[in-house]
Amino acid sequence: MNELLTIALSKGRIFKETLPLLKHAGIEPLDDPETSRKLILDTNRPEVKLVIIRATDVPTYVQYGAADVGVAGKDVLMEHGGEGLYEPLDLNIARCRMMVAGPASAPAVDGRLRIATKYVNCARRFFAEQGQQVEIIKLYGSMELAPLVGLADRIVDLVDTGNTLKANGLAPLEHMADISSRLIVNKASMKMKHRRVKNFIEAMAQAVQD
Ligand code: PRT
Ligand code: MG
Repeated sequence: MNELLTIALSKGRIFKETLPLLKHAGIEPLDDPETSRKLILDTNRPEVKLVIIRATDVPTYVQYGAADVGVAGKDVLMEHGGEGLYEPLDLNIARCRMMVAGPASAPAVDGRLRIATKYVNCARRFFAEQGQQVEIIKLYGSMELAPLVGLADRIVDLVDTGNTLKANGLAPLEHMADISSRLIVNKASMKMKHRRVKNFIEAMAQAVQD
Protein backbone atom coordinates (compact mmCIF):
# COMPACT_ATOMS: atom_id res chain seq x y z
CA MET A 1 0.00 0.00 0.00
CA ASN A 2 1.26 3.48 -0.85
CA GLU A 3 0.78 6.20 1.74
CA LEU A 4 -0.47 9.60 0.58
CA LEU A 5 2.16 12.33 0.37
CA THR A 6 1.01 15.96 0.20
CA ILE A 7 3.52 18.56 -1.01
CA ALA A 8 2.93 22.31 -0.41
CA LEU A 9 4.27 24.67 -3.07
CA SER A 10 3.79 28.31 -4.05
CA LYS A 11 3.16 29.49 -7.60
CA GLY A 12 5.74 31.49 -9.47
CA ARG A 13 9.47 31.06 -9.16
CA ILE A 14 9.40 28.35 -6.47
CA PHE A 15 7.00 26.19 -8.48
CA LYS A 16 8.99 26.70 -11.69
CA GLU A 17 12.31 25.86 -10.06
CA THR A 18 10.97 22.91 -8.02
CA LEU A 19 9.33 21.29 -11.06
CA PRO A 20 12.56 19.88 -12.58
CA LEU A 21 13.59 18.49 -9.17
CA LEU A 22 10.20 16.79 -8.72
CA LYS A 23 10.43 15.41 -12.25
CA HIS A 24 13.85 13.98 -11.46
CA ALA A 25 12.24 12.36 -8.40
CA GLY A 26 9.55 10.82 -10.66
CA ILE A 27 6.74 13.25 -9.79
CA GLU A 28 4.94 15.25 -12.51
CA PRO A 29 1.85 17.42 -11.92
CA LEU A 30 -1.08 16.76 -14.25
CA ASP A 31 -2.08 20.46 -14.26
CA ASP A 32 -0.25 23.78 -14.54
CA PRO A 33 -1.04 26.00 -11.51
CA GLU A 34 -0.44 29.15 -13.59
CA THR A 35 -3.41 28.29 -15.81
CA SER A 36 -5.51 25.95 -13.67
CA ARG A 37 -7.75 27.26 -10.90
CA LYS A 38 -7.33 24.08 -8.92
CA LEU A 39 -5.59 24.42 -5.57
CA ILE A 40 -4.95 20.69 -5.24
CA LEU A 41 -3.10 19.20 -8.19
CA ASP A 42 -2.96 15.51 -8.99
CA THR A 43 0.30 14.08 -10.22
CA ASN A 44 1.35 11.11 -12.32
CA ARG A 45 1.67 9.29 -9.00
CA PRO A 46 -1.84 8.66 -7.57
CA GLU A 47 -0.54 8.84 -3.98
CA VAL A 48 1.20 12.22 -4.43
CA LYS A 49 -0.77 15.52 -4.37
CA LEU A 50 0.43 19.10 -4.65
CA VAL A 51 -1.28 21.94 -2.78
CA ILE A 52 -0.69 25.38 -4.28
CA ILE A 53 -0.65 28.21 -1.72
CA ARG A 54 0.94 31.60 -0.98
CA ALA A 55 4.69 31.39 -0.33
CA THR A 56 4.34 32.77 3.19
CA ASP A 57 1.67 30.17 4.05
CA VAL A 58 3.81 27.12 3.17
CA PRO A 59 5.47 26.75 6.62
CA THR A 60 2.08 27.06 8.32
CA TYR A 61 0.47 24.29 6.22
CA VAL A 62 3.42 21.99 6.90
CA GLN A 63 3.65 22.91 10.60
CA TYR A 64 0.02 21.85 11.15
CA GLY A 65 0.33 18.73 8.98
CA ALA A 66 -2.05 19.98 6.27
CA ALA A 67 0.86 19.09 3.99
CA ASP A 68 3.54 16.50 4.83
CA VAL A 69 6.32 18.40 3.11
CA GLY A 70 6.80 21.73 1.35
CA VAL A 71 9.21 24.07 -0.36
CA ALA A 72 9.81 27.47 1.24
CA GLY A 73 12.36 30.26 0.92
CA LYS A 74 14.80 30.61 3.81
CA ASP A 75 13.49 34.20 4.17
CA VAL A 76 9.98 32.88 4.81
CA LEU A 77 11.32 30.24 7.22
CA MET A 78 13.41 32.73 9.20
CA GLU A 79 10.38 34.97 9.52
CA HIS A 80 8.06 32.06 10.48
CA GLY A 81 10.48 30.72 13.09
CA GLY A 82 10.47 27.08 11.94
CA GLU A 83 8.30 25.72 14.76
CA GLY A 84 7.01 22.17 14.12
CA LEU A 85 9.23 21.75 11.08
CA TYR A 86 12.31 19.90 9.99
CA GLU A 87 14.45 21.50 7.31
CA PRO A 88 16.42 18.54 5.94
CA LEU A 89 17.51 19.81 2.53
CA ASP A 90 18.73 22.96 0.79
CA LEU A 91 17.27 22.78 -2.73
CA ASN A 92 19.63 25.51 -3.93
CA ILE A 93 16.89 27.21 -5.99
CA ALA A 94 15.34 30.71 -5.99
CA ARG A 95 18.58 32.09 -4.61
CA CYS A 96 18.92 35.71 -3.52
CA ARG A 97 20.12 37.78 -0.56
CA MET A 98 18.25 39.48 2.25
CA MET A 99 19.64 42.98 2.57
CA VAL A 100 19.23 46.36 4.19
CA ALA A 101 18.88 48.95 1.45
CA GLY A 102 18.39 52.69 1.33
CA PRO A 103 18.84 55.81 -0.79
CA ALA A 104 21.99 55.50 -2.91
CA SER A 105 23.28 58.70 -1.32
CA ALA A 106 22.22 57.39 2.10
CA PRO A 107 21.83 60.42 4.36
CA ALA A 108 23.07 59.80 7.90
CA VAL A 109 20.09 59.53 10.19
CA ASP A 110 20.35 60.57 13.81
CA GLY A 111 18.03 58.86 16.23
CA ARG A 112 15.89 55.86 15.47
CA LEU A 113 16.02 54.57 11.91
CA ARG A 114 12.66 53.74 10.37
CA ILE A 115 12.76 50.40 8.56
CA ALA A 116 10.01 49.30 6.17
CA THR A 117 9.79 45.56 5.50
CA LYS A 118 7.62 42.48 5.31
CA TYR A 119 10.34 40.68 7.31
CA VAL A 120 9.62 42.33 10.67
CA ASN A 121 11.04 39.49 12.81
CA CYS A 122 14.23 39.20 10.75
CA ALA A 123 14.69 42.98 10.80
CA ARG A 124 14.07 43.28 14.55
CA ARG A 125 16.59 40.49 15.25
CA PHE A 126 19.23 41.91 12.90
CA PHE A 127 19.17 45.48 14.25
CA ALA A 128 18.95 44.28 17.87
CA GLU A 129 22.16 42.26 17.32
CA GLN A 130 23.77 45.43 15.94
CA GLY A 131 22.64 47.37 19.01
CA GLN A 132 20.81 49.73 16.67
CA GLN A 133 17.53 51.33 17.77
CA VAL A 134 14.96 51.08 14.99
CA GLU A 135 11.28 51.51 14.38
CA ILE A 136 9.88 48.80 12.13
CA ILE A 137 7.01 49.43 9.74
CA LYS A 138 5.27 46.33 8.39
CA LEU A 139 4.51 46.32 4.67
CA TYR A 140 3.18 43.54 2.43
CA GLY A 141 4.96 44.51 -0.79
CA SER A 142 6.67 47.22 -2.87
CA MET A 143 9.10 47.97 -0.04
CA GLU A 144 11.28 49.89 -2.50
CA LEU A 145 8.70 52.67 -2.55
CA ALA A 146 8.91 53.44 1.17
CA PRO A 147 12.15 55.50 1.21
CA LEU A 148 11.09 57.40 -1.92
CA VAL A 149 7.98 58.80 -0.28
CA GLY A 150 9.46 59.38 3.18
CA LEU A 151 7.74 56.45 4.85
CA ALA A 152 11.05 54.91 5.97
CA ASP A 153 14.82 55.58 6.02
CA ARG A 154 15.75 52.03 5.01
CA ILE A 155 14.13 48.83 3.82
CA VAL A 156 14.84 45.16 4.46
CA ASP A 157 14.12 43.20 1.28
CA LEU A 158 15.34 40.46 -1.01
CA VAL A 159 17.85 41.36 -3.71
CA ASP A 160 18.78 39.26 -6.71
CA THR A 161 20.21 41.25 -9.63
CA GLY A 162 19.86 44.57 -7.77
CA ASN A 163 17.92 46.02 -10.72
CA THR A 164 14.81 46.80 -8.68
CA LEU A 165 16.83 48.77 -6.11
CA LYS A 166 18.75 50.60 -8.82
CA ALA A 167 15.61 51.49 -10.79
CA ASN A 168 14.34 53.21 -7.64
CA GLY A 169 17.52 55.07 -6.74
CA LEU A 170 18.31 52.69 -3.88
CA ALA A 171 21.50 50.80 -3.05
CA PRO A 172 22.25 47.70 -1.00
CA LEU A 173 23.77 48.78 2.33
CA GLU A 174 24.13 45.66 4.53
CA HIS A 175 24.03 41.94 3.79
CA MET A 176 21.81 40.04 6.24
CA ALA A 177 21.54 36.49 4.87
CA ASP A 178 21.99 34.31 1.80
CA ILE A 179 18.62 32.89 0.77
CA SER A 180 17.64 29.73 -1.09
CA SER A 181 14.60 27.46 -0.94
CA ARG A 182 14.49 24.57 1.51
CA LEU A 183 12.58 21.33 1.69
CA ILE A 184 10.58 21.32 4.92
CA VAL A 185 8.89 18.37 6.61
CA ASN A 186 6.13 18.10 9.20
CA LYS A 187 7.56 16.52 12.38
CA ALA A 188 4.70 14.03 12.81
CA SER A 189 4.84 12.98 9.13
CA MET A 190 8.56 12.32 9.53
CA LYS A 191 7.68 9.76 12.24
CA MET A 192 4.36 8.35 11.00
CA LYS A 193 5.23 8.19 7.29
CA HIS A 194 8.92 7.65 7.84
CA ARG A 195 9.73 5.46 4.85
CA ARG A 196 7.62 7.51 2.44
CA VAL A 197 9.07 10.83 3.56
CA LYS A 198 12.63 9.53 3.76
CA ASN A 199 12.41 8.17 0.20
CA PHE A 200 11.13 11.53 -1.00
CA ILE A 201 13.92 13.48 0.74
CA GLU A 202 16.53 11.13 -0.73
CA ALA A 203 15.07 11.42 -4.23
CA MET A 204 15.07 15.22 -3.96
CA ALA A 205 18.64 15.25 -2.58
CA GLN A 206 19.70 13.17 -5.58
CA ALA A 207 17.89 15.60 -7.91
CA VAL A 208 19.75 18.56 -6.36
CA GLN A 209 23.12 16.79 -6.86
CA ASP A 210 22.53 15.86 -10.52
O1 PRT B 1 4.55 37.48 -4.95
P1 PRT B 1 3.65 37.06 -3.83
O2 PRT B 1 3.24 38.19 -2.95
O3 PRT B 1 2.53 36.14 -4.25
O4 PRT B 1 4.49 36.11 -2.86
P2 PRT B 1 6.05 36.10 -2.67
O5 PRT B 1 6.67 37.38 -3.08
O6 PRT B 1 6.30 35.62 -1.28
O7 PRT B 1 6.41 34.94 -3.70
P3 PRT B 1 7.51 34.97 -4.83
O8 PRT B 1 7.15 33.82 -5.73
O9 PRT B 1 7.69 36.32 -5.42
O10 PRT B 1 8.84 34.61 -4.03
C1 PRT B 1 8.98 33.36 -3.46
C2 PRT B 1 10.39 33.20 -2.92
O11 PRT B 1 11.35 33.36 -3.98
C3 PRT B 1 10.84 34.21 -1.88
O12 PRT B 1 10.32 33.88 -0.61
C4 PRT B 1 12.36 34.04 -1.94
O13 PRT B 1 12.78 32.97 -1.13
C5 PRT B 1 12.61 33.68 -3.43
N1 PRT B 1 13.22 34.77 -4.21
C6 PRT B 1 14.38 34.65 -4.89
C7 PRT B 1 12.76 36.01 -4.40
C8 PRT B 1 13.69 36.69 -5.21
N2 PRT B 1 14.69 35.80 -5.52
C9 PRT B 1 13.48 38.08 -5.58
N3 PRT B 1 14.31 38.66 -6.26
N4 PRT B 1 11.64 36.65 -3.98
C10 PRT B 1 11.43 37.93 -4.35
N5 PRT B 1 12.30 38.66 -5.11
C11 PRT B 1 11.90 40.08 -5.40
C12 PRT B 1 12.39 41.05 -4.32
O14 PRT B 1 11.48 41.09 -3.23
C13 PRT B 1 12.46 42.38 -5.06
O15 PRT B 1 11.19 43.01 -5.14
O16 PRT B 1 12.47 40.56 -6.61
C14 PRT B 1 12.86 41.92 -6.45
C15 PRT B 1 14.37 42.06 -6.54
O17 PRT B 1 14.89 41.41 -7.65
P4 PRT B 1 16.13 42.04 -8.41
O18 PRT B 1 16.58 40.98 -9.37
O19 PRT B 1 15.62 43.26 -9.11
O20 PRT B 1 17.21 42.36 -7.40
MG1 MG C 1 6.69 38.31 -5.05
